[in-house]
This record gives sequence, structure tokens and C-alpha cells, in this order.
Amino acid sequence: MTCNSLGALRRAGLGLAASASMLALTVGAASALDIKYALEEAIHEVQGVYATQFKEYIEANSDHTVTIFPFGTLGESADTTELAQMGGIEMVTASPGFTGSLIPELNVFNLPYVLPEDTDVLAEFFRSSPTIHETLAGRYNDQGFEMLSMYPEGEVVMTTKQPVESPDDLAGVNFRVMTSPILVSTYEAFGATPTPLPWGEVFGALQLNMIQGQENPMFFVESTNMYEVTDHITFTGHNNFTTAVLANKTFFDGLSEEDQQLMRDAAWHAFEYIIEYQEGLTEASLEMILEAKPEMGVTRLTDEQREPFRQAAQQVREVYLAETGDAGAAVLEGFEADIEAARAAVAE
Ligand code: 6CS
Repeated sequence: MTCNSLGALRRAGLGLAASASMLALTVGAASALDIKYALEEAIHEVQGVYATQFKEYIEANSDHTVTIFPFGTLGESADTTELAQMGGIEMVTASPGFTGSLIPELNVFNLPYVLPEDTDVLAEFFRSSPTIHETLAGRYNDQGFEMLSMYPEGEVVMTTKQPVESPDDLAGVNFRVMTSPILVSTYEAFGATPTPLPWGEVFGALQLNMIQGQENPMFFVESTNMYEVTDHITFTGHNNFTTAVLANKTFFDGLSEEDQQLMRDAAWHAFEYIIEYQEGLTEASLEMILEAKPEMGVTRLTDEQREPFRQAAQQVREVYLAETGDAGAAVLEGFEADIEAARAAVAE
């Protein structure tokens, strides 16, 4: 555990609480639990809305409680993921944009132009994909996590200081990416100078012009006021933001079968809620941005304009395959087959 994580534990007064809850599990006590659950976002943002649904379901259907720690209260994503892995907290939301560094095959979510754009197909894919629920769930197990859910958070858009219509427009742009290395490869291939940073440093770096661009779903661009420090939004259609809801595996394995099922039911309940919650969210968030800043530029790339970005995506796919070998190739193949199956199911 890093000093940061230990510091975060101490700041939140969790050291003793964590050991006590682990001890209760080891001696098999059936007493009510308090499940500590850390997020990468604020309580009113998508991860917070999901977590609130999860908490309400658990608390309505058991004596257990869930305490949510929104972004910042226990540190950055790397800190909270490590806390959950070590058992200092029981649950965490951890996005492949960060955890792709820990589990290389998760970078499949970060590959441009792989996930479907149709939101019904996308939801069905996350609901039913064996590659997610079996193969990748197993990779999370190897790292000490039980994967309870993965869900999309919205189409990723670029926000920049200058308009972007082609990779040439990204030349010389220091573009912030999350810390998974494949995102560095992506923005290199897109023509920018990628700069991996934890979330907490992004607003200041844009304000100081140390970076000139970043990517995120529209709701997040609005809720974190990214539009105050960038002037153009570009819809490139290259990805949808994915996140994962994870429980510490030792904690989860120590639960009764009934409580394990309760956790899974709560996760599915929150999944369906968050899919519905996001209907129209991108458009509503864009409207709010344009109300606050009417001069914000908005570009939707045409198919023709997307083409060079799509071609660049091929390079990134090669990097992913070189870095993940046969295991990564199987995940990508499974992913594409599952997307096709979701497309067929939605078309029925
Ligand atoms: O860009 C990021 O780092 C953040 N983006 C979202 C949508 N959620 C959390 C993450 O830290």
C-alpha cells in the first residue's frame, strides 16, 4: 500500500474500521456490515448516481449499510483502487482508463472505434457479454477483486482550446489522457502529444495552459466545468467511457451466499437504473454548457472526417495486440463477437 493510500485511510479514520470489519468476517459473525464504497466521481455524477442506487437497494433489503466516499475524499483513482485491493475499503469504482495499467486486457475498452455507438446495443453488450462477465471477471479475480458490474458512462468527446477536425489539428496539442498506456498510444496515433494525468490535476493544467485538451463524456465536461478552460467540443465517435464496480475479493468470498446474491442483485438493479438515467444526458449536458457559454464551438465529425482517426485506430489495435499477446487477442475477438450478438439481440 502506498503512503498516499495509507494517508487516505488515516484521514478517513478507516484503519481501525477496516480491520474490525475484516475481523468480523473472519470469525464468521452474521452481524450487519458497513460497506465502504469509493468513487472516482462526485455523488451527483454518473458513478455517484449508480452508487446511491446500489446503497438504497442494499439498505432496503438487509440490515447492512453502505457508506459512499465520493471523488477526492480518499484520494485519486489509483489510491482508492489500491485501498479496495488491500481490503481497507470493501468496494470501489475503477475505470479501465486507469486499471488498464494493472490488467492489460482491460485496454480493450480503451481501443478507439471498437465499442458500438448505438446506446441500446452498447447496453445489451454490457449486460450480456461473456467476455466481460466470465473472461474479464476472472482477470479481476486474479488481482483480488470480485467484479460486480461494468457499465458505459457516455460517448467520449474531446474538449480543446482550438477546433479539431483532423489529426493535423492535434499537432503540438498536449492532450491529457487517463493513465492507461494504451491511451498514450491512441493520442500519439491521433497526432497529439499525450499527457497522462490523474483527474485531480486536469482543471489546473488546462487553466495554466500546460495541456490544451482532454477527453470525457459530456455530462462530466459539464459537471466539472471543463468548458470553462477549453473552447471547443469535438464528437469523434471513437469511444464510450467505461467503468467497473469492484468488491474486495476476500471480503466478497467471506459473505454468506445470501449476501453475495444481495450484492449482485443490487449491482444489476443499479446497472439498469444507470442505463436509463443516461438517456438524453449527453444532449441535456451540452445544452447546459451552451447556456453557460454560448460561444463554445461544437464540431461533429462527418464519416469522411472520422476516417483518418479510424485509420490511426488500427495502429493502436496493433499496440494492444503486441502488449497483450494471445490472451489479449482472445479478449478482443470475444469482445467483437459479443458486440455482434448484442446487435442481433437488439434487432430482434
Ligand atoms: O477523466 C477522468 O479521469 C474521469 N472521467 C470520468 C468520466 N470519470 C472518472 C474519471 O476519473
